[in-house]
Amino acid sequence: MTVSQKSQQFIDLEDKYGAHNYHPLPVVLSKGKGAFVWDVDGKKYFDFLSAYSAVNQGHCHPKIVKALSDQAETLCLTSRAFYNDCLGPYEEYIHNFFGYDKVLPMNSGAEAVETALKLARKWGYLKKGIPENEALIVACEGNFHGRTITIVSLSTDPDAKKDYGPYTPGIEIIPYNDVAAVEKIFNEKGDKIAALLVEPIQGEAGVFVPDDGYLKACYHLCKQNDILFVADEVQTGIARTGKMLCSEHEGVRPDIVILGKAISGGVLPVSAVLADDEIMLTIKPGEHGSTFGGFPLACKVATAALEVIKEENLVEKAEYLGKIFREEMAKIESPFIKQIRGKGLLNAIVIEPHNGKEAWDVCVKMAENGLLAKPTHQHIIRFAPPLVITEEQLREAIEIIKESIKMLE
Ligand code: IF1
Repeated sequence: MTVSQKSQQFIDLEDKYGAHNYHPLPVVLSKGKGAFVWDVDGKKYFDFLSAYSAVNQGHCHPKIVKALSDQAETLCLTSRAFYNDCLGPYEEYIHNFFGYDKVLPMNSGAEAVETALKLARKWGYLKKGIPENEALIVACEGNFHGRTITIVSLSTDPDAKKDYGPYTPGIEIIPYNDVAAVEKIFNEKGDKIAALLVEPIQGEAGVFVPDDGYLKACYHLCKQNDILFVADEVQTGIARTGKMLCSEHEGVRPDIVILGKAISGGVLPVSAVLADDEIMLTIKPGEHGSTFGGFPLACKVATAALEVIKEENLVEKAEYLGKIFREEMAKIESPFIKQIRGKGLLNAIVIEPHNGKEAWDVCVKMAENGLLAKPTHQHIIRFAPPLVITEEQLREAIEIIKESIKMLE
């Protein structure tokens, strides 16, 4: 991929002054609108990553940006030492929107996961009666829940975990998409288990969709054993998979829902934990919090971002356009394509290496042709455009993907 001198300058700066914890495609972006981004040379691309599904509402959505700038001129941050006139209305909005008694606002996805785990432990001690310091959290192989020490403690990915020990205790790992494994651990240690933490679809694992019935079976086993079913919907939530929450595909209402990313439309780091009173009120004043969590700017931005989801029917769009995407991908006859999977507009293609080319080369070729996507785990490419993409734009993007694959054969 040829990199312009201008782009190279920005790449060099990051390389010289930034920590080397990423390996980006050599594209330097400077502008975004809807489903598109532009690089510093003015070249336009379809964005098929959407900042890992944070930008479901499209780049720089005018309504969300207006909410941001209006509130920024009025009041940004007050801390939770005082009340403010944005948080209460936002919390009521979230209650009505998702149907949970209460919300606990945080900032990053990882913080919301940490919050959910703390909440589950509290509930385990105060309500379930687990003996002090003995609560267990069950998580699944191949998970991705963020980057904190506790979260990497439950990771099974050496890149995420290695050399960050000693790890947080009280974690049990079972295979994903394996109901028998859930049953087994619940039978063995159920009285000490506070929560089962699952991604309704494993994102980082390569958009791994569990078998039909898996989430429902997990949920029922949780109910039978007095264990909280905690869904990490940071990536799958907010319309991405063709339902507001991915858990809805199986008719499951998690005890705790973790949201992040698209709850702000990618405008600010906003996250949230949802639960009913029985669980949420186990945390008392002073026992958890954050300087920015639920700050006025975030409240206004997130409200606008969720309004956009409803006003622009993004749930239905994700469902409808996702079907078209997978149908069209299935028509491609290529030695590169091993499998196509996903729900709504969260999809992936498993790439079979061919002619010495692999997923990275396919992504580079697509970038040259005006479409950005990123490989995960060497052989999988995730396709997740902003949900505001039109059918016509989607079909145009599909042609770019088809052509790019053909050019490499
Ligand atoms: C990075 C992946 C995606 C998440 C789920 C919590 C979080 C994430 C299900 C934490 C974050 C991100 C983080 C980003 C890459 C990315 C990612 F490839 F690593 F797995 F999206 F697919 N739960 N996912 O997916 O949220 O603290 O980042 O706000 O580079 O770490 P966060």
